[in-house]
Amino acid sequence: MHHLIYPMRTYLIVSGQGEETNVMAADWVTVLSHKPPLVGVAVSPKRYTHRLISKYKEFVISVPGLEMLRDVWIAGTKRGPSKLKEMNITLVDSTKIATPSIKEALANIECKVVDARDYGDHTWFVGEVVGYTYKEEAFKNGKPDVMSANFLAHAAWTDFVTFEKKIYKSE
Ligand code: FMN
Repeated sequence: MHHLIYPMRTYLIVSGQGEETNVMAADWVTVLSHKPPLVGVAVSPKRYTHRLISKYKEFVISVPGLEMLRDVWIAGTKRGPSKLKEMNITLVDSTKIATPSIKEALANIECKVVDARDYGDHTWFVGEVVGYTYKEEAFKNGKPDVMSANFLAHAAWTDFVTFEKKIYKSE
């Protein structure tokens, strides 16, 4: 059934710290509240990431562009921190939490876990956004700039898409 909700945007979830830093791909990410700023991500207990988010109670949502597709695929198909050796990403300090951000990402949203609840075969981690960084060229005047950044979406298992370089105005 869930393929009927696709295409969905794809994100990278950074968890852990130091040698134990890990990155996985995640589609099931959403904003939950404006004030306080809350976001949610569904992570299967089978993921190494699940263990790290449960342990450190924080995570970063990194926003990859199309240029990071190869890294997204490695993050989404390999298990555990050793995959980072195969990836072409640079980990940088986050502003408010110990879990690092990804330099190449269009944005990094730093979250502290405020709730974790199991729904079926996934755990829904709720994070309060405590900091963020972003690339100026990807977000102009408080809006994503689809003309200059290639925001990535996931269509089907091996299939990814990006957005048209065009804005359709509603009025
Ligand atoms: N797994 C989840 O638990 N939740 C997701 O939302 C999710 N979305 C994914 C999106 C894409 C594009 C891909 C390729 C995979 C996705 N996965 C998701 C699967 C994990 O990314 C994958 O199992 C990964 O290898 C887990 O890494 P880890 O064990 O190092 O945490």
